[in-house]
Amino acid sequence: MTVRALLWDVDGTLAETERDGHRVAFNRAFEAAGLDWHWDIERYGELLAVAGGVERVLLDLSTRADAPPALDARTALARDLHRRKNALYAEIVSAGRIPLREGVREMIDEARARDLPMGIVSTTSRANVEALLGLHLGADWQRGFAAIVCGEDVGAKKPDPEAYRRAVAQLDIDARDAVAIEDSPLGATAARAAGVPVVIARSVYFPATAVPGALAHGPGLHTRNRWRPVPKDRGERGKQCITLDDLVAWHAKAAAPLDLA
Ligand code: XBP
Ligand code: MG
Repeated sequence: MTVRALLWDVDGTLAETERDGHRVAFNRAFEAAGLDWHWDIERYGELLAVAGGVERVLLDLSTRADAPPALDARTALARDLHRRKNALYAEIVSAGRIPLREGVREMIDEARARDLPMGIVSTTSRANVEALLGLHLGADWQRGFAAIVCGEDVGAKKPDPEAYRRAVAQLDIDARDAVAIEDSPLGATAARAAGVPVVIARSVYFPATAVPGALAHGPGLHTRNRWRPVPKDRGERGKQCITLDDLVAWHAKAAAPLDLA
């Protein structure tokens, strides 16, 4: 068994978009809508229990005394705030406030150099992915990805496996032959439920994500330290980031039959 594609989660994995991007944009949207609401860092972390910005607003509304009582009105308000938030998020991103996480560009470049197909598997809105990757990878960023699945493309967001199943179908590969890179329990659960082996690059909101069955987990692709399993040639000069060979080695190790001798 070999690795035939690399599947990227977006929020938290490609970039730390949540705390300084989506959260800030939501707060600006509340203000623009005349609402005296504010999501601090901790509250937003609680709301990350659900995927999807509309779903996140609805979760918050379910706890607010000043929320519209009727379901229709709540949904309309959530959609309006989400639309405003995405426009404000795009402004934050295009102002260069959200860099790619360290080690991400190196991994993308390596996959391209070695002709390994890549996919984007996110349940964020397509416009948000466009804003982030258009800025960092260039206007033709889509050409670098053989599969792009976003929130609008699925009936059920992560942790449902649908986004991963779609990506694997678009790539026409066996799910077991891909490696997903994820940061959150919801994302990792989605990948595993689709049969896609997953590597966890922990993010600010998920500093302790360790999913049973993950190929490996560590603090980010930028360092070879504090990863489990330990990358093979840790400390080798010239190598600082996690490389494609590390992913391939973790994948092969997990796929190997148990040595029962
Ligand atoms: C993350 C999400 C999204 C974003 C916000 O998706 O759950 O909801 O936080 O984007 P992923 P939207 O980690 O799969 O990239 O407001 O467009 O939902
Ligand atoms: Mg994520």
